[in-house]
Amino acid sequence: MSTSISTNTRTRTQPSADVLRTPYQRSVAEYWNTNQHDPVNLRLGEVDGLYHHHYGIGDYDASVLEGPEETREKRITEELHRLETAQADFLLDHLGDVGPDDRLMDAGSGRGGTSFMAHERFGCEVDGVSISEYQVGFARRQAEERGVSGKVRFHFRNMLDTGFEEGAFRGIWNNESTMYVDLMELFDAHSRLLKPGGRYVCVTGCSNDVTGLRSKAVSRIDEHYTCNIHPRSHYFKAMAANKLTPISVVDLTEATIPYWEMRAKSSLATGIEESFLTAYKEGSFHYLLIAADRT
Ligand code: SAH
Ligand code: GPP
Ligand code: MG
Repeated sequence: MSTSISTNTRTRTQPSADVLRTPYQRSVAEYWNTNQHDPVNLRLGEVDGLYHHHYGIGDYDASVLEGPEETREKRITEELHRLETAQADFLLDHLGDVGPDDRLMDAGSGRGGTSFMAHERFGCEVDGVSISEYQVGFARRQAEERGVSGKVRFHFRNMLDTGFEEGAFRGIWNNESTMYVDLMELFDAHSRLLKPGGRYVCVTGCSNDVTGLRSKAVSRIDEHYTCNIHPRSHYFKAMAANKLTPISVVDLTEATIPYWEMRAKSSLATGIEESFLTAYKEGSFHYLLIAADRT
């Protein structure tokens, strides 16, 4: 099957078999192509048109769980969405001094929420890549609706082999998408795409290899999302091996627990909430932001 990527000259047409190269990658693509209807993602996205596939940070306003029943669901939805948008804002805070002439890449861009926020904040071009054709189509329609399709582009490509030119980007991020790829391969690819001095940022959930192998709760999260959560130490080994030098590491575990507690109490809960709460509280799992410079 051949897919026309975009009319933009910097994009190309890639057959699906070139993007999805392994049985695992095909199953990840299948997950995102078919899991389109979960209210926990759609209802939140409808709040302001920013559709996220990541979690939230910060304290929630407990009053939304009380008060008039007719408006409770709406207030909870808006509050969960606010925390997810705060997570993306926090990631963007770590990209450094980005100007309108810079170019950024969103690796594993989902429905595009963080890409649009980056463009709104910095005024620059953003290229998002996803191995889900459904998501790429969704994000492109969002770009058109927002009138930014010339500046925020989405590509059906593999982040391990995007085909973009070396040194093309001032910044690259992975917002909850590193758990789908081998980190050595990922950071090798990012290191080539970044300009020297360029900034890399990820927000991720990682297992705590200080306490040993993965816990049951972490294995349940992997199974639920068809992902492979990496041990914490692997991030730093793979960065060091690929000219990525950390500048900040922020443990967001405490900051994300309220999001999961609130979500567990809402009608939007999907059943995975208890695994996150157990994993975070038992210390087998951390929610981290890591920022690094391409040296
Ligand atoms: N960053 C987005 C989406 C996170 S969900 C957000 O914050 O909303 C994980 C994303 O990673 C999905 O879009 C999935 O398609 C993408 N992904 C997984 N493996 C990939 C790969 N090898 N190449 C490109 N995208 C990939
Ligand atoms: C995100 O989104 C889930 C992932 C990107 C994979 C796992 C992430 C970890 C930090 C382990 P989602 O918004 O699609 O999930 P949900 O439908 O549960 O809200
Ligand atoms: Mg979600």
